[in-house]
Amino acid sequence: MRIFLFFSLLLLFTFGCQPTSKETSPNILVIYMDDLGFGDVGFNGGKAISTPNMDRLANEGLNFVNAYSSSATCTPSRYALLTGVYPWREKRARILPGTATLIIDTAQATLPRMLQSKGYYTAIIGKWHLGLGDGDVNWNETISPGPNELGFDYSYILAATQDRVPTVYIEDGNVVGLEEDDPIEVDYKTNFEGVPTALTHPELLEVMWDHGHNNSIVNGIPRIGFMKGGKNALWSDIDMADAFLDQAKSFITAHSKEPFFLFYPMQQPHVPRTPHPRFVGATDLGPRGDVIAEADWVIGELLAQLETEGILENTLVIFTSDNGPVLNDGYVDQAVERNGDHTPWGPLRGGKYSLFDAGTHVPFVAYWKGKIQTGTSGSLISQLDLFSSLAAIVNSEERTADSHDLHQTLLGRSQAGRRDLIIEASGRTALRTEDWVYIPPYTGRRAVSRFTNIELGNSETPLLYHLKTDIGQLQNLATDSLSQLKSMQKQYKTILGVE
Ligand code: NG6
Ligand code: CA
Repeated sequence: MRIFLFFSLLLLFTFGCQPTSKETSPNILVIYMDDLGFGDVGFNGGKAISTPNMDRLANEGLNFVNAYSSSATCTPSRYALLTGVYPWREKRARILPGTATLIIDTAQATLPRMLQSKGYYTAIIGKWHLGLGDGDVNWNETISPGPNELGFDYSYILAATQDRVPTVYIEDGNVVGLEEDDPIEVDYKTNFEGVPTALTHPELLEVMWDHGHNNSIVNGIPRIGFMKGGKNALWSDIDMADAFLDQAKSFITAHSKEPFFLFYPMQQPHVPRTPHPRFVGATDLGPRGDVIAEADWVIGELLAQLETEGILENTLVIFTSDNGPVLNDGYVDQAVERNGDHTPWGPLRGGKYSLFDAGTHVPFVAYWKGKIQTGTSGSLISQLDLFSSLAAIVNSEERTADSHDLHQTLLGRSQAGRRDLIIEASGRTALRTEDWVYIPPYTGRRAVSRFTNIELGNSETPLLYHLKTDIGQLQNLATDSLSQLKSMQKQYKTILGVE
C-alpha cells in the first residue's frame, strides 16, 4: 500500500506538476501575408473584402492592434522574423533580386532551428526572399545553402517574389519539374540572346507592366530579371495558391502525430496579382481584392485540415503580414482604379516602403483554440519578438537580444508589451516608444514615385507623433513637445549605437 502511494505521488510529481507536452509543444503555424494592410481585413474594420477565415482567427483568438513587422519591405521583415535580430543590423537585408546569395549565416540562431532542437519537425512552404546559395547559383543542381541549412527540415519555396525570376518552385534545394535537356539560366543584368522581353515583344503580354517589370515574360506576365529555359518547371501563376495549399495539407497530414512548425509565407496580395479563375470577381476591387479573398479561402482550408487531423486545439497559429499595403506596385491591374473607398492602410498614414505607420503597423493575430484569452490587445509587440516568445512557449532557453519574450502577452495572459521598437524602411529607421513615434529627418523623395503614391516619411525636420491621440500622424509635435523629442532622439541613438 505504502509503496503504491509512494509511486502514485512520484508519478504525480513527475507529470502532474509539469505542463503537459501538448501545452509545451503545440504545433506552430505562422501564416505570413505579403503586403496585406492593417485595414484590408474584416477584423480590423475592412468592409470591401470578405475575410471570414482571417476574421475567425481574430474572433476566436487575440487581435493585436498595435503590432509591427520589422520593416516596410519584405526581405528585412523576414530576416527579423526568422532570426530575432533587427534587420538594420544586417546591411544585406534589403529587397533582394532572385539571384542574391543567402543573407542569413548558417551558423546564426534561427527560429526553425530553435524549434528543431525542441523536437519539432520544421517546414517552409511559400515565399522565401532571403537569398540562396553562397555564390553564383546553378539552378540546375541542388541549391545550397538555403532554408534547409537554416533549420527547415523541409522546404517548398519560390526563391524571391512572384514578380521576380526564377519563376519555379524549389523543393529541398531542387527546382521542381526541371528537365536535364532544358536547363535554367537567370541573370538580373543582361538578357539571354533571343529571349523575349516586355520591351522587345509587347504583343506577348497578357498583363501590362506599369513601372519596372519589363524583363522576361512568363505566362504572359512580364517580370523583374531575365530567365531562360526550364519550360517544364515554370509555375502556373493562377494555380500558385492551390499548389502551396496542396503541399501544406500533405505536410499537416504527414506530421500530425509529432510537433511541427510550418512557416507558410503566402504570395498574396503582392504583385502580380493572379487569382485563380474561381476567385476572379470575388470582390469589386479587381485582382488585388480577389487574391485577398483567395488567400482567405486558403486559410479556411488550412484550418479545416487541422480540424480533420484532430489537431486544431493543439496548434498555435500566428497570422500577420510582412509589410503594409500598396495599390500600384508596378502592373496595370486596376488596383487604384477599382479601390473605391476601401482603405487598405486602415486609419494609418503611409503604406508599403514608408516610415509612417502603415508601412509596418500590420494585422497580427494569435490563435490557439481554447488556450488563448480571446479579444483585442493593445500591447506593443513586434514580429521580432516571436523568436524569444515562441522559445519560451516551447521551453527553450534560447533568446536573442533584440527579441523580447512576450509569450504571456501573446497568449493573452499579460498586458506587458515593448516600450521601444525600431522600425525600418529601405535602410531608414524610426523609433516608436510607447504611444510616440519619432522619425528622424531624411532627404529623398516624399513619395515612392509618381506611380506609387505612398508618402515615405522623408522630411527635412524631425517628425514626432502621438499615436494615441493622432493615429493618422497628421500633427507633427516635434516643436510643441520638445522634451519628448529630445528624449526619443537620445534613445534612438542609444539603441542604434550612433552618435
Ligand atoms: C520593388 C518592385 C515591387 C516589389 C518590391 C518588393 C519595381 C518597380 N518594384 O522593387 O514591385 O516587387 O520590389 O516587394 O520593380 S517586397 O514585398 O517583396 O519587399
Ligand atoms: Ca512584402
